[in-house]
Amino acid sequence: MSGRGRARGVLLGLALGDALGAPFEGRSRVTGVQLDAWIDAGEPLRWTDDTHMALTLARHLVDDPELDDPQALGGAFARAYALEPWRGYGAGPPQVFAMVAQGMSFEEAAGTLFGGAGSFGNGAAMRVAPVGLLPAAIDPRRAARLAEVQARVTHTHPEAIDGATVIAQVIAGLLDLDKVDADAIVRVVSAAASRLSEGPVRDRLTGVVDVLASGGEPAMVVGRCGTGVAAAESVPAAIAALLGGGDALRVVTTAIGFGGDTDTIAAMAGAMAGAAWGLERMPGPLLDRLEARAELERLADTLSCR
Ligand code: R7I
Ligand code: MG
Ligand code: MG
Repeated sequence: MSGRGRARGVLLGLALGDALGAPFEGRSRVTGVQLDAWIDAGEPLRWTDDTHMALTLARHLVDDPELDDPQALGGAFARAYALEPWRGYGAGPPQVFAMVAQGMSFEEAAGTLFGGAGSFGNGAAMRVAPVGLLPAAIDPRRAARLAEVQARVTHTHPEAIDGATVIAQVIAGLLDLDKVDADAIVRVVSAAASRLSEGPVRDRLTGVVDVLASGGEPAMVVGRCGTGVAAAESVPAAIAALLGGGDALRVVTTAIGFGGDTDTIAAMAGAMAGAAWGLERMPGPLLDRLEARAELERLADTLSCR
């Protein structure tokens, strides 16, 4: 699979996971029969806030690949939200946008959320995939810095930043692999986890790798870590789906099967699986139904050449 096919796989995998998972967000469990019925229904595959924010970040990165202007990025998120507020946004970002409209900076406003702790939601991790596409992201420190800068616009809690950092570094690491196999994927994930500071995201990721490496099932680890909207739950769940194996559609359906924050877990898992396996392993008929496919491909091509 070509580099271009894998770069495109990142944004298409993200959007596909988001769109396929969206109808099930918040359900405690999703059966294969329910999921197959939805996939086979042939409806257009429309995505939610996860891809909407990732697309906005991707467009911004074309002109500002070092994220020198996070205020401008925040402004782009706020304008995108104002145009399409029905995409299923979490509660936090619109509150940040409202505070900024009253004169605060984005980071200052984001830092006031949840009693001043900042949001630990997965909103920064769900949208970070375009950072992983940048050639600069192959340097893990640069990937971490870019992941953090884009996070802090709405999410200042360390767990939200850790979640975004891991997803960006795993995508960049997978895109850089010459030979993709299960062992190589585990090595990329373990390296990203080991770079995090001590905390719940690192602990849980280490646990996910240990359980899956010793033959455990993805659903086992997810039962322990949870599938909620917190980055410390949904990011390890997405990694568990990736490590569960199979092509991009299998990884996405595994992620949705966990239940909980299905669109977001599947979006993050789909982006990583797309980086590993590329377009070749993505089902053409599903991609044909995917909202804004052509623009997602164009942005993936542009960012991966910057
Ligand atoms: O993180 P965020 O953008 O939400 C993304 C989620 C994804 O599932 C999308 O698909 C969409 O459905 O929303 O939005 P936030 O509001 O920042 O965080 C999400 C939720 O996490 C919050 O609304 C809270 O319920 C919870 N949360 C917290 N709860 C208590 N204390 C986040 N941070 C905290 C906290 O510090
Ligand atoms: Mg969503
Ligand atoms: Mg969600």
